[in-house]
Amino acid sequence: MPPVVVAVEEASQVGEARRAATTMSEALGFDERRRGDVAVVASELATNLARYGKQGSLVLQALDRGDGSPRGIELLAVDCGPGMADPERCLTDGFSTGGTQGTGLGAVRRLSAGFALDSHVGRGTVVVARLWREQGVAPAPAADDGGAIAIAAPGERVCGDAWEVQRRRDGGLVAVVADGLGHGQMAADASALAIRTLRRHGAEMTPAVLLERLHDALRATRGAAVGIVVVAGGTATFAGVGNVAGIVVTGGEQRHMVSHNGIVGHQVHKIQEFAYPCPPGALVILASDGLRTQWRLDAYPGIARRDATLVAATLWRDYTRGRDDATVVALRLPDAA
Ligand SMILES: [Mn+2]
Repeated sequence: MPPVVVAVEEASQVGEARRAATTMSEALGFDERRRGDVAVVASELATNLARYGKQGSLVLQALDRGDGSPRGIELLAVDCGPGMADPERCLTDGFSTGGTQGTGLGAVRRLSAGFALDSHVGRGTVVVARLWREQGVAPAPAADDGGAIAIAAPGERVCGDAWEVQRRRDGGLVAVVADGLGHGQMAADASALAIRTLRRHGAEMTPAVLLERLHDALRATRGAAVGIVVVAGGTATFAGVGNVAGIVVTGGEQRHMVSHNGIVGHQVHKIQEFAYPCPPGALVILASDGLRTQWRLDAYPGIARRDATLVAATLWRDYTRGRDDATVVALRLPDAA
């Protein structure tokens, strides 16, 4: 189910955001009561965007539990300012700088199985709210530590990029971003096949072996740029072909992982994996070339410890080129116990 992006810059767009969220949750099999919860969350987030945000949008994404069968919805409220000086206070029911009741964010947090908010004065606010079809189920195996956003280029109906995060048997995580050549349906077909191949052949392979499999599998497609990372045992192991960026963020340092030129499925000169230290608390980012590369995460104090989807959505908001499909996957390693 493709993500939906609804621009919300004025009160008249709140209804459209709510309807889009209700429609998606219905398609995901939410019953009437749970659709009502989704509608409240969408309305509150959109109302905040219209009232306080600048260039706001509500992004709706289907969530699965690593099995390819979506049964959750993720609502991302993303705006470009002015930001909150005291986010924790804005979460308290009854508080609002807008002179209204201000029950909004507190209600969103109560109704959501997963909730995160990050705000930087002058940059803007991102709120993540996750609701599952069935209430009270355990969160998805990878959803706590891995998050993503994948949005089609303006004017395209489908995103030519695809991504996947899976938990491995050794407790590690594997993440893949595939960027089908060009845009549109043919690009989406290539990247979707890459993800299906990962699901079939397993997250247990090394990145280089998996990349070999993808190269075989994608021959009949247009081809794709692919980056694969396995994070386990304090090491990030990366293999990439084409323009998918892989970055390890530790403390104030950002290290770009090495990939080779080529097109998976067509022209691959070399498949090679590289290992990088990845200590507790590190973040690993994969991004398609729809995202500019000049970002610095330390421009957002504290964000490295926040929800992974929130990190991905923030980079998407501030660094999308706007002419290409854009995908950002973030993996967050837990802090040392
Ligand atoms: Mn691209």
